[in-house]
Amino acid sequence: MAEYRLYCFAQSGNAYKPALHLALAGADWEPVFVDFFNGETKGAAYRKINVMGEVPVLEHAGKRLSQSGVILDYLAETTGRFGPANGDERREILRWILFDNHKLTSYLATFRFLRTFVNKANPDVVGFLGGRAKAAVGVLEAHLEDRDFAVADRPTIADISMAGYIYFGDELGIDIDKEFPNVARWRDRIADLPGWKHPYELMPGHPLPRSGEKATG
Ligand SMILES: N[C@@H](CCC(=O)N[C@@H](CS)C(=O)NCC(=O)O)C(=O)O
Repeated sequence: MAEYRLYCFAQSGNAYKPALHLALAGADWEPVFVDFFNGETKGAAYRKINVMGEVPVLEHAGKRLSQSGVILDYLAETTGRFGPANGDERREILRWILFDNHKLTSYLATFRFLRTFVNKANPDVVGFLGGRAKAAVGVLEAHLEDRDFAVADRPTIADISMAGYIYFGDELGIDIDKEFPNVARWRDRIADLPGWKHPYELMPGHPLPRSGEKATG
């Protein structure tokens, strides 16, 4: 068995965050496929693994952790990679991970989910979420105006967290290259790091069996 086990599925940008950290750190890890699209996260068995009913979940050294921000913090400690160098950096990392969880990932992920994976999504809701997602990406765009990475002159878990959904291309419904050039350059800078892989290469479950169709509901 691998040292780290990550409950995940390919379409999950939240799971991609720790998967990417593990890949960039060259860690010994294996994915545990969670069949989200067939309701596994809603089932009683999975709720025993994570009462929140979400991926990612990380198992390591007898511990089980959930919430990507917590997992990234733990991986920074255990792998010695992408963590803070001092207290100021630690708080700045926390600031961007909280922003990511509340605004950036939250709106991007829900917008992408409705427009890519759900049939007959309410257009008003999709439009609202698209506006909120673009506003959040705009915050990152402004922050990256004069810097290569979010917190330090090197990548940290703040970058890994905020990059969770940025590689899903057309599924995102936002033309990052055209509208957010600083974010586009930052996205490519992270993709140039040794060990980087696209979420669909790193985690199981792509393509969806019903690829081409959209789910109802
Ligand atoms: N804040 C959480 C969000 C996790 C999350 O929303 N995961 C989604 C997949 S991307 C999930 O498992 N959803 C299951 C469900 O809603 O049933 C984190 O960062 O880990």
